[in-house]
Amino acid sequence: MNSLTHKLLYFDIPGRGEAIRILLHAAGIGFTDTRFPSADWKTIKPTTPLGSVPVLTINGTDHVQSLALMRYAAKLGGFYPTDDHPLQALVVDEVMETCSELMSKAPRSRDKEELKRLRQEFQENTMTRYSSFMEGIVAKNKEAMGSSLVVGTTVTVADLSVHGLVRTIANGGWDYVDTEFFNKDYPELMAVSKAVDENDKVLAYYASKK
Ligand SMILES: N[C@@H](CCC(=O)N[C@@H](CS)C(=O)NCC(=O)O)C(=O)O
Repeated sequence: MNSLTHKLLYFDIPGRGEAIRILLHAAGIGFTDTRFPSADWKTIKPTTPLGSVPVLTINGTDHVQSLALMRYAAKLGGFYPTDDHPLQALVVDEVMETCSELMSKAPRSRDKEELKRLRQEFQENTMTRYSSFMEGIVAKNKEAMGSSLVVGTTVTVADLSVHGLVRTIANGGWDYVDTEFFNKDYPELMAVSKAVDENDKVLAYYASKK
């Protein structure tokens, strides 16, 4: 498996690429981390299979869809439940898809006033509903397993998804969405994010970037 060549193509931002970078590194997979500035996107877009990134090229074949790429990298590094835990895998997938769907539902508009109105409505409705759902999943796992994680007692790719979402909001990634949104009302999701920040393999990835 390690003899395959891997090249990741993505914008020079965390977005849908960061978890894949962390997971490949955690799995000990050497990969070419190709990052490009937004200005280059126009010329790169037509060269990708679906007109989107991330693209993970493995031994010369392009692969797309961030959730599939995350699962692949997670399996290589032990960040995905093994085959004897199908229910845990279901919950991991459920949370990954909930985070991804939430991100793609974030409203966009060129009109600032309209964007403000749409984003505030989004925060009150969709964001609250999706986040409360995930908060409940983590609370249930905490009760059963004693860990503020999506499932079980070790960090999985689902925790990385939650971490990416929490960090995006806290860093002001979405204009007009409260940067304190998770901090105010979602202690379990904040605890998940903290567990990811403190994970040895995640720390090793960021240390390797210095
Ligand atoms: N379902 C795809 C969505 C990919 C996607 O929308 N990527 C964004 C960047 S996060 C993109 O390529 N945007 C530029 C565009 O669509 O032109 C996935 O999860 O990988």
